[in-house]
Amino acid sequence: MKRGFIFDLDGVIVDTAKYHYLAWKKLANELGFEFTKEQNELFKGVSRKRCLEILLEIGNRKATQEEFDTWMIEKNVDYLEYIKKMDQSEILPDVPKILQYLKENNIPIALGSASKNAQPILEKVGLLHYFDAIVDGNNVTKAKPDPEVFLLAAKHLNVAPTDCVVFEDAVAGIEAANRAKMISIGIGDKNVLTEAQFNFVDFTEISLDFIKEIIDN
Ligand code: B16
Ligand code: MG
Repeated sequence: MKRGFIFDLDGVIVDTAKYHYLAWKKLANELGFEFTKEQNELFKGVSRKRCLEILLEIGNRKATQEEFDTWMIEKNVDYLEYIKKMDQSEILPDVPKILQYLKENNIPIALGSASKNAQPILEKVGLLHYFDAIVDGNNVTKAKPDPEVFLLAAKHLNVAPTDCVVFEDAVAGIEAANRAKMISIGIGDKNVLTEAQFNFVDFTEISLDFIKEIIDN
């Protein structure tokens, strides 16, 4: 048996949700309505296209196809301005410790993210070299909670889905991992990620003994 580990990006490795929020808020304000941090919670783990659909529902706005496409691009251009400035300091606590441990033990590592900007973000924060496979918004046709992103990651790692472990911060991501029959580990609020097999607030709560146990069992 060989284990594979799959990491979500936003909310697990880095907190890019705050930049997504600022970019969506700017667009909402330009369109004449407010967008709150609470509403931004609905966007976690959700594809860019679906986010804009939800945003327009919130603002009660209709859009032509041309407007929709323009606003998607506009939001992403603003988001990329924030990403440009990212560096190692934005990595969430103890993430490198876990990645390093997995690498030292020759455990294959993949990214399984909805973001189309995943690779440049990993590059900016200096973590790209840890990943044996990157599966993101550019490679999948079905968004989480569909298991496609994680099943594809398992395939690239050459590991059976049932031997894969997924770290996720979004409800849809935990559902996707469970549907892929993988071990799901919720990072964040356990009262929100109720379907996760294991729950931790963040990586500082995860010991290397726990990781070792998961690898061995
Ligand atoms: P992009 P994850 C997701 O990342 C974010 O949580 C979500 O808010 C965002 O809309 C989505 O990526 C798409 O991102 O606009 O960069 O393609 O949590 O799946 O890593
Ligand atoms: Mg996430």
